[in-house]
This record gives sequence, C-alpha cells and structure tokens, in this order.
Amino acid sequence: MSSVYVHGLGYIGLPTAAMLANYGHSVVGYDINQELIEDIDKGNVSISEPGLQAFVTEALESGNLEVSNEVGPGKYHIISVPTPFDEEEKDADLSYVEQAGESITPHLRTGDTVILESTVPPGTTVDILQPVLEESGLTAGEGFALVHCPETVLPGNIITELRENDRIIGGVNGVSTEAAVRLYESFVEGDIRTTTNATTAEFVKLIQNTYRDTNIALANELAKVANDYAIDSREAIELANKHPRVEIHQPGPGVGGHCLPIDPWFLAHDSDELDLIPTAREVNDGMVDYVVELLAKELGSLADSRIAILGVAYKGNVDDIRNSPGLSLARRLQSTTDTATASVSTDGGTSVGVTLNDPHVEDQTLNLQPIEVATGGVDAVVVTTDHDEYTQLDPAAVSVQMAGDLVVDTKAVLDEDEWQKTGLRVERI
Ligand code: SAJ
Repeated sequence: MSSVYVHGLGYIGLPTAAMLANYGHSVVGYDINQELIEDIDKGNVSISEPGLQAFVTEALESGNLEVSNEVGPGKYHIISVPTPFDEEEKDADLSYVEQAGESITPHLRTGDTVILESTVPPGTTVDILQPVLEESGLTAGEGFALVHCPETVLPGNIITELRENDRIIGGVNGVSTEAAVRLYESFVEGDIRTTTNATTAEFVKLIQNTYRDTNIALANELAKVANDYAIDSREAIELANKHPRVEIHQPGPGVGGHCLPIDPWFLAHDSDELDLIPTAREVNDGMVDYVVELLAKELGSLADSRIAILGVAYKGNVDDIRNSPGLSLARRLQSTTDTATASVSTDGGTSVGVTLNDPHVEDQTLNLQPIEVATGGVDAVVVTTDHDEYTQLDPAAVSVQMAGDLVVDTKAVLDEDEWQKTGLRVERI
C-alpha cells in the first residue's frame, strides 16, 4: 500500500481520495480551499453525489484518509484540479495545474510518481507540467514517473464508475506507465489500457467527449428535420439505432455540464483546419434558440406570456447547474427583445414571466419555486432536465395550475398520451 497525495478535492479528487483510502492506501487529500478542508475534516461533504458522504466518512473513520492544506512527500501525487474554460479565448486556464506542480516540486523524491487526471489540452503533461516538476532537479521518466490518466466517470454514478470503468494510462515512458498501473490496479475493476505517450492519453479523453458532443449535435439536427415532417425524432432514432453500426444520441435543449461543452474546444482552439467540431458546438448551443422559436410559434407570440422551466440542473438527477440549458433558456427569454417579446423577465416582470423549478438544486440566487407555484398561471411548461421526479409528474395536477395548455418536453420524459388526455398540447424536440 502506498502513500498518496490527492491534489484538489472536487467532484473527482474527493471520491478518488476516498476510494484509494478505502482500498488501504494512506491518503492525504489536499486543497487550497481552507474552508473545504475544515468541512471534510468534520465529515461534511458538500458535493451532492449518491453514496459519496458515506464513502468519505468510511475513509476518514478508517484512518486511511486525512485532509490537509499543506503538501508533503508522497509516493504518488494525483493532480485533480480544475482546468477552467476561458470563454473568450476558447482555451483552458492551466494555472491550477501549474500551481499543483509547483506545490509538489519541493517534495518530489526519486521514485515518486506524478499523475495528472484533470482534463487538459493535448501536450499539457509534457509541455506545462513536466518543466515545473523538473525544477526539482529530477528528470521525468528517470528520476520520477510522470503520467496522464484521464478520469472518465459520469456525475451521478461516480463511485461505481471510478471502480468499474476502464482506465487509460499514458506515461512519458514505460517505467512511468507501469508505476501508475500499479496504483490503479489496486482498485480498478475495468481494463487498464496503456500508452507510453501522455499526449495520446490526453487526446483520447478529449475525443471521447467530442464524439458525444458531435453525436448529440447530429441528433439535434435530426430532431429539427423530423419536426418538419411531423414525426417523432426519438422514435426514429430508436428504430435507426437497431442497426448494429448506428448509435445516434438523443436530442435536447442543449448540452450542459463542465465537460461536453468545453472539451471539444481544448482540441479545436489551436487549429484553423477544423469545421465539424466547432459547428457541432454551435448547433448544440443553438438549441436554446430553437426552443424559444418553438414557444413563440406555438403560443402565437411570447409577449405577455408566462413560462415555467422545469429543470435547471444540466442533466437528470444531479444538482450541478454548470452550463445549464434550462438557465440558458431562462436567460435567452429574458434577453429576447424582438417585437413579439417586448420585455421578458424571470421575476414575473412587466411582460413575459419565467418561473423556475428544480427538485435537485438548492440555490438561493435562482428563485426556484415548488412545482405547483412555478406552474401556477403559466401559458407553457418547458421540461429541460430529465429528473426522475418529472417522469412522475401528475399531468392533471399540472394542468389545473396552468392558464394555458402548452407543454414542451425537450427531454421526452413525459408520457405524451397521458398528458394529452388532460387536454394539454405536448410538443417534443
Ligand atoms: N445529452 C444530450 N443527449 C444525449 C446525452 C447527453 O443532450 O444523448 C446532454 C445532457 O443532457 C447534458 C450533456 O449532454 O446536458 C452532458 O451530459 P452527459 O451525460 O453526456 O455527460 P457528462 O458531462 O455528465 O459526463 C461526460 C461523460 N463523458 C462521456 O460519456 C464520453 C463522462 O463519462 C466523463 O467523465 C465526463 O464527461 C467528464 O468528466 O469528462
């Protein structure tokens, strides 16, 4: 069993630290956020992720996990820090990766292994992190092992996927790769695939999310065409996917979260030669406008309308609102100033009012309302997140609250026939 430092105790770092501790390693979780360290030390986990609180508590109680706001020596250092997206530059801010490297360098000893798990543009491990670590006087691949091992877990199912997903390990050389394999094979039940090129591992992670984003863009375009033919895009996609070599994703109100809307730019920002990847991003970001147009068409006009948006989390059964399509829709309605929509407001202002509901999100700044309040007196309800709670909504109860009869189900979570029986018009995309 090894001593491991995990740098960055966020969505991935904290579960990873707890996982390693629960598999017997001696783990120190480090974060620059002192308040976070104090909270975790008291056993309080603020990230809403199924099973995580109990998992972290188990790790702390075993004595194998401790948290600290200081970095010290460790046989392994896993870097799991944010790589925020610079919207203007369409590029990654790698300052946290550099800072993590700088905090490790004074403690780096011969034989240690440094693993970068954060999602980064190709070349980051070798071009950015390696020079910082080599300030220690040791050489990557000789004095210490250096590796990129991307995380691939799905929010909402993190603990299971940390253990069961396959992993890709790309060291700067064979010795580095082998050192990281020894650590991951202690808890990973999936296959561990290796490459002796850290940049390849970085690239693989990005193309997985780019594939998904591009595929969703295709589904979104198909949904628009299907709408022109008055056919159900979901039914058509389901039938098409029966073919053994076809796997079209699902349309929706846009692509949210911190991965799919961003990672394609980590690939595309440096290249003038790419068309498809940036276009797919535009298609997915443009779905909010498509929903606005659909609402305007079905309502005749948006002016003086009241619209309830159900779902501000970026996807079902999570509380994460980063790049939320539901919130983009609310903002888009707010900023709509065409003649049909003189003034749109999320607080029920002078013209069009938008109300918000989300059973998973707690955010005082958003004025989220219980479902019966959010849908009270509205002309249209738009479902933007596939929460389980929405699949169980009672159409009669919603219908009674509403003033109008339009329901736009962007995630196909409602039983269309049941809802239509109550006299509501259900539009899907
Ligand atoms: N979405 C669609 N249609 C679909 C699937 C998803 O519109 O058919 C939307 C969702 O509603 C959501 C967005 O895409 O708004 C992203 O959701 P997601 O479930 O596709 O992915 P994330 O961002 O939660 O997690 C992804 C995963 N990547 C892949 O599946 C290739 C996860 O495994 C990665 O670990 C994660 O990114 C990450 O950290 O990179």
